[in-house]
Order: sequence, then C-alpha cells, then structure tokens
Amino acid sequence: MSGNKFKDVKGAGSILKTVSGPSAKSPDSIAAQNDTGERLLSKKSGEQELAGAISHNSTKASEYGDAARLPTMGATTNPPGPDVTGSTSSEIHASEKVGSGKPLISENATVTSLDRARVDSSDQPLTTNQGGPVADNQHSLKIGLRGPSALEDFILREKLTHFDHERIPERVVHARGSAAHGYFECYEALDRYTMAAPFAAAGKRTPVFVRFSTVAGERGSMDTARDVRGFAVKFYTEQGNWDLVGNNIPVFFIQDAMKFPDLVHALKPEPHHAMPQASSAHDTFWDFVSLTPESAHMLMWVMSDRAIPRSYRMMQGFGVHTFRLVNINGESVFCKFHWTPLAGTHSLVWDEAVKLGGADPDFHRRDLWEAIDAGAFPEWELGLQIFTEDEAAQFPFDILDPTKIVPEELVPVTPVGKMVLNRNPDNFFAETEQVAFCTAHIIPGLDFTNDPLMQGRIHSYVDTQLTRLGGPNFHEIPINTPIAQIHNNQRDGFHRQAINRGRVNYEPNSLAGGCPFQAGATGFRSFPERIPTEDKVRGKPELFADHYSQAKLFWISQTAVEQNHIINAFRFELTRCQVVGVRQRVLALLANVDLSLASAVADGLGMDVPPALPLATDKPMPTYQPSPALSLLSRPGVTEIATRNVAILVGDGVVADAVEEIYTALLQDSAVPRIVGSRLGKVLTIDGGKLDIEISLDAGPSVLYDAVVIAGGEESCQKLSLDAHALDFVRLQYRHCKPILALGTGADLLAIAGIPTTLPDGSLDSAIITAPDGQWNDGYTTFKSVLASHRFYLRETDPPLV
Ligand code: HDE
Repeated sequence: MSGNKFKDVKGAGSILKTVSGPSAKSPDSIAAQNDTGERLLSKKSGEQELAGAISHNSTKASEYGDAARLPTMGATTNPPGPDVTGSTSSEIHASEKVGSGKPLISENATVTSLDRARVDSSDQPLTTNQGGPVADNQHSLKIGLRGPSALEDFILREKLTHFDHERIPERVVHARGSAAHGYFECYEALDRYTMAAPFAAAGKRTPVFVRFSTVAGERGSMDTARDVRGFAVKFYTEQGNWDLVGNNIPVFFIQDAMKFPDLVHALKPEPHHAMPQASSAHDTFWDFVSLTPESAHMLMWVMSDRAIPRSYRMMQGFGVHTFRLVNINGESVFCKFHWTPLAGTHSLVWDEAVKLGGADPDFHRRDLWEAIDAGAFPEWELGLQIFTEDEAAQFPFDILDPTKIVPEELVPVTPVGKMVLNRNPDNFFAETEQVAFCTAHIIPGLDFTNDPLMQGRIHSYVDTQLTRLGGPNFHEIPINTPIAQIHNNQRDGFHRQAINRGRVNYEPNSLAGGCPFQAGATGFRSFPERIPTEDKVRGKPELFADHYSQAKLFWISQTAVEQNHIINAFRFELTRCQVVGVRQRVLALLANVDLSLASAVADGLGMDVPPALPLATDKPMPTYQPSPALSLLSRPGVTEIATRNVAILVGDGVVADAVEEIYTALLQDSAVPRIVGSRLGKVLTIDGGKLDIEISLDAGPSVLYDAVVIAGGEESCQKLSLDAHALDFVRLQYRHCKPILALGTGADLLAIAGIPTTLPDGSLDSAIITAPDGQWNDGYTTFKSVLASHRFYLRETDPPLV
C-alpha cells in the first residue's frame, strides 16, 4: 500500500488539507498510517465511494411534464460508514458538552419531548446564564458602600439586560389566550376518506396543544369581552404537525384575505386614542361592517351568546373553511370540522360578562386551569361534515365562501373522535405565548380549498411569527417542534438550535448519499384539483353576493331567549357608537335580515328602521327552514354539576350543620363550594362553634359563582342583610338567572333584597328553592337539577326587575 511510505511518520499528510488533492490517484497515496490518517482516509475514500455511487441525477427526467404528477423518491445510497457524512473526523472526541463522540445517525435530537427543555432548580445554587455561581443576589457592585456602581458588574448587567428584553410582540390578533395539553383519540379508522395520521386507527391517540383566545383585546385584556373566541389545535402527528386554527363561530366577517387588515384595523382600539379595549362596541367597527354586508351572518353570531361563553370548556370550535380530505388512492372529499364540548354549550349573560371584566379579568383562564388541575378534564368530540364535489355543486351557496355554513340538515356531522385536555402548561411564556399555530401546517391526507380567505391565511401565519418570535427558526422552540423528525437543508438564521452534521446543505447531492432525499409519492402531495381555464381576475363568485339568507337562517333558528339577547347586544353596541349615520346603516343592514329584529334594535336606540340596504344581487336567494342545531340551548351536554362554582353565604349565628352537610354533598358531586362571608376569618355558629370563611364578599362577588346557597340562622341572615355586598350578591344571582337555595331563615334575605319568588306570569320561580335547615335533601336535589341546566332564563325580563 502506497501509504506505507509514510509509516511511523507523525503527520497525516496532504489528506489533511481542505482544498485540492491528487487528480486520479487513490486518496491513500497521500496519508500516513496513523490513527488520524486512517480516519481521514476512511472519510475521504468513503466520500469518493458515495459520489461514485450516484453517477447522475436519476430523478431529473421525472421533473417534467406528466411525469412530475407522481413525484419520485430521490436517489439515495448508504454511506459506507458514519464518519463519511460527518462534518469533521475529530467528532470522535467526547466531552460533557459535545456529547459521546458517537454521532447520532439519521436522527434529529431537537424533536424529542418537552422534557428536553424542562428546568427545575430544586437544590441548585443561583447561577448566571453562563452557569457561573452567583454569590450575592442582593447588591450591585459599588465603589464603596455609598459609591457609584461599577461598569464591570456583569452579574447586574446580565440580569437587567435579560429583564429589559423579556417581552416579545403580542399576536396582532388573538393576543389574549390560554392553552393546555391533551390528546385526540380516534373512534374509527377513516382511511376510506383520509390518510391523515390522527384518523389512522380506532383508539389511536395523538398529542395536542390547544390555545383558546379572544380576538380584539390586547394580551392583558379581560377574558369575558364580547368577541369571537379562537380555538386553535396543534396535533403532533408522526407525519408532522397539523394545526387546525379555528374559531368558536363557524363563519367569518369577510370573504377575501385582502380585507383582513381593514377588518382588524376597524375592530381594534381606534388609532387616535387607543380606545376601546377588547370591544367591538365603537364607531369604526360598525362603520366598516355596515359597509361590508357580507359580514351580516357573522354579526348575528357575534351578537349572540356565543360571543360570551361561560367557559372555554363549554364552547364549540369550527375549522370555518371547507377543507379537503384525501385518501391513499388520491381520492378527495370536502370536509368541515366541528368540535363539540361534552359539557354542553353554555354562556354568560351580558350584564354578568361586563361585571366579570372587573371582578376577575382572568375568568376563563382561571376556569380552564382550575378544571384541569382538579382532574375535571375538558372534552370535545370532533365531528366531520363530509361531502363530495358533486354534492357541493348542488348546494345553494358556494362552499368556498367562509360567510356560509353547511347546515347540519343538509350534511350531518359525523363524530370521529374525542379530544381531552389533561395537562396545564409548565410555563405560560414558553408554551402558550410561544406556540405558533399556522394554517399552512397540514399533513398528508388533508388539503386546502380555494376559499380566498383561507388562501391568504396560508401566508399570514408563518409570516407573522418572523416578527413575533424573532426569525425563521420558530419551529425549533420546544412547544413548536413536531414529534416527527425534521430533516432538510435549511440552515442558519436567528436563534438556530439544530447542529447539522456534515458539509452537505443542498439537494441533489451525492456527498451525503443523496440525503435527505425527497420522499416522493409517500410525502405530502397537493390534491391535483382541475382548474378550468380562467382569466386572472380580482373579484368574487356570484353566489358570494348572497349576504343575508344564512343570517336569516341563524335568526329563525334561535329560541326567544336567544333572540332577545341578540337584540340587546345590538342595542348595547350601537348605543356605544356615536355617529348616527353608522347606527342607521346597521339598522338598514338588519332590515335585510329580519324586520322584527331591526325594529326591536331601533326601538332601543330611539330610532326608526330606515329602508333596507340595497342587495348586492337581484338573483333569487335560497330560503332555509330553521336549524335547531344553531341554538346554543340545543346542546345542554352532561347533566351533572361537576366544576360548577357554588357560594354558601354565611354570617355569625349560622346553622353550621346544614352548611357542612351541603358543602360535603357538593364536593361529592364534584362541584366547587366556597363559604363566603363579609370578611375572612371565622363566623360563630348558632351552637357556639366556629366556621371558616373561605373568601370575602368583596373579593368573591356573585358573578364568580354559578349558584348560591343562603345558609340558615336568623342572626346570620340579619347580619348579611346589613352588608350591601350580600344584598348585591343575591340580587345578581337572581338577575343572572342562577339557582338559589335558601335554607331555613336564609329565605328572609331574599325578601330583604326584594327578590320576587314568582315569575312575571305569576307562577312560582322554580329556581328559587327553599328548604328547612335540617331537611335540605329534597331542596338540594331540585337545586342540583336546576344548576345542571345552568340558567333559569324564564326569570329574565327586559329591563331586569331586580
Ligand atoms: Fe387568524 N391570524 N387570520 N383567523 N387566527 C392569527 O397568527 C389571519 C382567521 C385564528 O392561538 C395571527 O400567530 C388572516 C379566521 C386564531 O395563536 C395572524 C386572516 C380564523 C388565531 C392571523 C385570518 C382565524 C389567529 C395572529 C384572514 C378562524 C390565534 C398571530 C385571511 C378560522 C392562534 C398569529 C393562536 C391568529 C391572520 C382569519 C383564527 C396575523 C390574514 C377565518 C384562532 O397570522
């Protein structure tokens, strides 16, 4: 072997050089036979072998014409040894930092579970970010105890610098939100429709991270504003991440991405004085939407109780757009996604939502967190509306129009799986704030449609992260990494974490054996939808011009209670507007939806209904029969009282036995009782004992509870009646249609507060339940059943009596 001539010499020879080499000789003619030389030789000769194995780009011809329709797998060949595709032959040297010295082959170690990024500091001393121990965390370094601070104080400077940069831009919309981990479990394999990984087999579980949000408010705004709620689900599948970035309302305001910035500008606080926060109740919003009549349908939903959910756990979610499912044979059907909460759909009442904004701006965040930590895991069923292109062509609306639903009477919703949220995040910023949802994140088996709103979203969500998360490597932030492997030739950029081995960062290549090679037919392939010959054009299809028939459908599908709430919501919003012309235009829009609605709203504004807005089309529009599925009240969900908050009002002289027994009964029913009194500390019980107050009336006002129990005891009742907070408490429980259980003389408090025990029609208010102190069992059973149905709307009057 020619290398022999270098035997026993020290250096490795010319093979060490990183540039040029012999023209045709084998590389071993230029290396010494020592360890270094051997390693370099094996790497270099392996490279020659690899390059030789791929003589040409064998898939090139398949890139053209019809052949390109079926992508071919890239040419690949295995390297003769792991060192051949490494960056450096010195990688065998191990250390605590560089690792074992044994390269990880075919693996991306950045995609392992979040455990890789979790930190716990128990039993650890304080350090700098460089890991240096910090001796004193109380003082900056000064020249003398009363002297100036030293510039060299790198510990102070690191601490302040990090602090100074702790904020990132909030999301431009959906800034306020809360999230949780969980899983999706498939009921049955859906392979006849889709090869999407989460639907591959019955019982298959896919991890998910779900973020709920409001749209308009800033990051610190209140949870209970009237607003659409975001419902974004990230599925971590073995085929990559799939993000279903939906809302709790199945339609949208606009029909084309071009109008999104205008819509959001009009909705957000007005630009001159940055008011109002988290609210659509201002002129610019109503100005824009009344000039954008395609928003009529969405406005009906947003003015309904959907926009003030009782809990994230009690609202539906929708994918909004029509998507495609694609099976392994490349056959496709259309699909709409529906999430339905097993707890039923339930809402706040408006007066309560407004007051909650002050009493607990974190109401929904707290509710989600507490439920999950308590083991009452929120659950939703995923349902699909599946229909063919031919069926879609017969619908009286365009399935590409995001202002339209596909009524359930036309295409039923088929349940396909269940989502369970069973784990709160460890760290709000690292997970909930840094999670990056993106409509472009889809996986084989799913595809987009030409909905022009969706098409714009495919661009926007990646784009926005570049500013929000500081560059193109946001996919490497632990919450965003898939559980699937990531292998490509993207490199560098701010905050890059992956350390890619080897010198190859391009494709096609032979020097890395062609790797990573294109997946070909097993990779994501866009559905080859046929586009008829068309002109390039800016415009909308004709059916998009039907702005009102589904707004009407929504209106006629609501119960009387819900219709009243919608009327009041329009009144509230338009009252907050100042420009009469804007109010008038909204009334003119409503006149096209329903005259009784328009005139009831006008009545609340002291106005007459103006002539209806001109229609955008003179073509006849479809009429629909009411769809009961559109009423929130049609989905009561489970009939249990788990997680409902129940206040037990007590004062000195309370009959404690009954309180303690009811407290225990509520706990047994998995409800959340709290003993509420004028101030923290203890109250004296009627028999001389003491009872602990858990929260005071001012810190825990009525709106925080789903129901109240007024404890018995003459003195207790009298003491409470002297505290206006207690009187407010029971009045608001009444006004907000919540069940009231009064034990023994506790009922006196209701009379003092002026609460009627009969309904406006003279019949008994069956959600006001009285029971003797010692015999509360029957009363409790009735109380529970009213509480399970959430609200007793029969009590509601406009204006409220109490
Ligand atoms: Fe979004 N939307 N959106 N949106 N959206 C964002 O992405 C956008 C739309 C939705 O919890 C942003 O990461 C455009 C419809 C949710 O992190 C941004 C258009 C629906 C969330 C963006 C729409 C949504 C967002 C802001 C019209 C219901 C919160 C920060 C073309 C199907 C996700 C971010 C989370 C967030 C753009 C319309 C839902 C700017 C351009 C319709 C749930 O990229």
